[in-house]
Amino acid sequence: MQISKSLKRLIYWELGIPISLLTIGIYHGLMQTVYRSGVIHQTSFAHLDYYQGLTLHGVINAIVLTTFFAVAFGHATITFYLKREPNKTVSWLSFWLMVIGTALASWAMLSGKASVLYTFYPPLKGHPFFYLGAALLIVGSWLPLFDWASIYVKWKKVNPEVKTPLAVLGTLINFTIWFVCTLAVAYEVLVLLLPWAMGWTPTVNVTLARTLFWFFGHALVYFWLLPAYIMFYTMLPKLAGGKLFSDLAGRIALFLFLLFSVPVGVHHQFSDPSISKGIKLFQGLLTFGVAIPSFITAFTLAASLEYAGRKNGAKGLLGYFKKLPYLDPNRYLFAYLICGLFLFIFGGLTGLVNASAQLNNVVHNTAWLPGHFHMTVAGPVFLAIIGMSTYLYSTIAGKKILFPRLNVVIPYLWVIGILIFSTGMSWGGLIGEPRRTNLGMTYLNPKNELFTPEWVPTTLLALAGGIIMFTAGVLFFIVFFGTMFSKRRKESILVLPVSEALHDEKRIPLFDKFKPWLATMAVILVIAYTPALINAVKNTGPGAPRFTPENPVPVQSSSAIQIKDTKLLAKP
Ligand code: HAS
Repeated sequence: MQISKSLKRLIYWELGIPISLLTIGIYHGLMQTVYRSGVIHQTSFAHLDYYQGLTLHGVINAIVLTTFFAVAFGHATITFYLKREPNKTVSWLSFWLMVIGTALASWAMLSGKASVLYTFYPPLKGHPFFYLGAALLIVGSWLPLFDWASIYVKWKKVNPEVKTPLAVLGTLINFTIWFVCTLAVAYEVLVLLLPWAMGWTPTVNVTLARTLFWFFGHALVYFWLLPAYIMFYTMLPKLAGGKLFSDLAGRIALFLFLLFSVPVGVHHQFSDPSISKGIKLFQGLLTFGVAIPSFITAFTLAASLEYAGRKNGAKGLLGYFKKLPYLDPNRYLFAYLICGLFLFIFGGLTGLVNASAQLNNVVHNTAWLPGHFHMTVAGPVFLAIIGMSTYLYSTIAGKKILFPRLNVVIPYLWVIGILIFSTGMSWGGLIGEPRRTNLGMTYLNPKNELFTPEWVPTTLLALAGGIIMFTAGVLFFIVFFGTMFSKRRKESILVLPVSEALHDEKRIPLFDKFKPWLATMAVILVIAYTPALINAVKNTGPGAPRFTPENPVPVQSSSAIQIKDTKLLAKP
């Protein structure tokens, strides 16, 4: 379909800005593996500090890129399926809020005033602009939801008996999860962290801040994942040359995410002493619940791929794997999506290990964790984002892909890099290698008394993986920006691959409306989070003064000493 110039421009910028920043994010990813493997024994490189780089890496790759992309992709799916463009004033206002927010937070990080990592746990304290920037980015990303919802309501009035297109359902569910979970982090930022960062309050309630962060933080990972799931359900079967095995399975999976994405955050706090065991058990069980929609997805997609393979002439039990268009440059999105799915098998399994409280004791805060999340957020999520960004840009701008054969190889190179990297990290984690640590300063420095030779092979593997991933990233930039600046023209339209359903089950009203699911979501949330928040408010411990990431000793601000710390000092 043809779309207005204004919408085209909006989508270009919403893809172009975060992908330009991604160059910084990916560079710092490589640098992490360099510092950690002990290739250098420095606290900083090229005037950028280790924790500053880690903060830039996490915030740009996991927050900025994903949020901008989700909004751009949402504009594309809503416009394409409901045949109506979003309101321009709302969309551009949302864009500018996100851009200003990103600029403020980037300034704070680049000037070294907010090396607080992407989780910004207090008592690490960042510049107020970092928190303000994060808040603006989030608020900006809320706005389109209200506009899309109103477009959807109008569409539904005209088409009451037509099933809501799966991609639209996915987009609305995803942004509902986002809106609900970001309320908690908005409270954390505006009520707890900003006043503390401004010096108006001397200390901060760490437990409450962490609990509010993880209320947001785990739902955040599904906010990253759902755009990829939309592509898996609505595009991958078509790209493979087949059909989606079951449309209803997709709907059930999406609604289950609505129920279970948020009330599981405490599984990041299994080691937090201030939250009681019963709450941990309950949210641990819900965490296994949130894996169910992914299992449904695994079987539905495997069946869809089998159908496609057989249609393409496959024989035998697993012969269908050989008849899929892995290296077809015209269907390069298939390569990006299948590679992501493959990685997600391991990302999902490691997630289930994390979710088991006893096993979590072994892996928590070790290198195992980055091993897990690079096979999820840097797996299906990242590959879907970069593949779809190239696709959306080239179709909407009417540009032919520069180096199409190179483009289709990039995701495979990325998979090889991630598999090597994550093997190193996961193995290291199991033998105690910590995450978020500049190992080159001590544990991976043979001259230091803390030198730990067991972590040499694990960190070298991670380094090798990091170099391959970095190379794949650079190739992606060449293809993306090369396409952007090339003159090779084709028709300029918004078009998405659309999978037909093999089993297009008749419309079941329950799976085509939001109210019952929203009500159930609210009930589960209240049950799961009321006791957790009561714990967080009651078991606060003393208010924490400021720390910096390089040093475990509190930075004593005069106001902090005046109030709570005198109590602390009075204790033996
Ligand atoms: Fe996680 C920590 C548990 C999914 C991201 N997770 C993290 C962190 C991140 C993250 C970033 O319970 C670190 C946060 C931090 O900085 O501290 N995670 C889970 C569980 C799942 C899960 C149970 N995580 C994700 C996804 C993420 C993500 C998705 C990003 C997008 N995670 C945890 C826990 C922690 C945690 C604890 C805290 C640990 C701690 O101690 O700090 C589940 O949703 C996973 C379910 C997935 C599956 C896989 C289904 C497989 C599919 C592929 C099929 C393939 C086919 C193709 C059909 C069950 C769908 C075949 C084709 C071929 C060619 C073979």
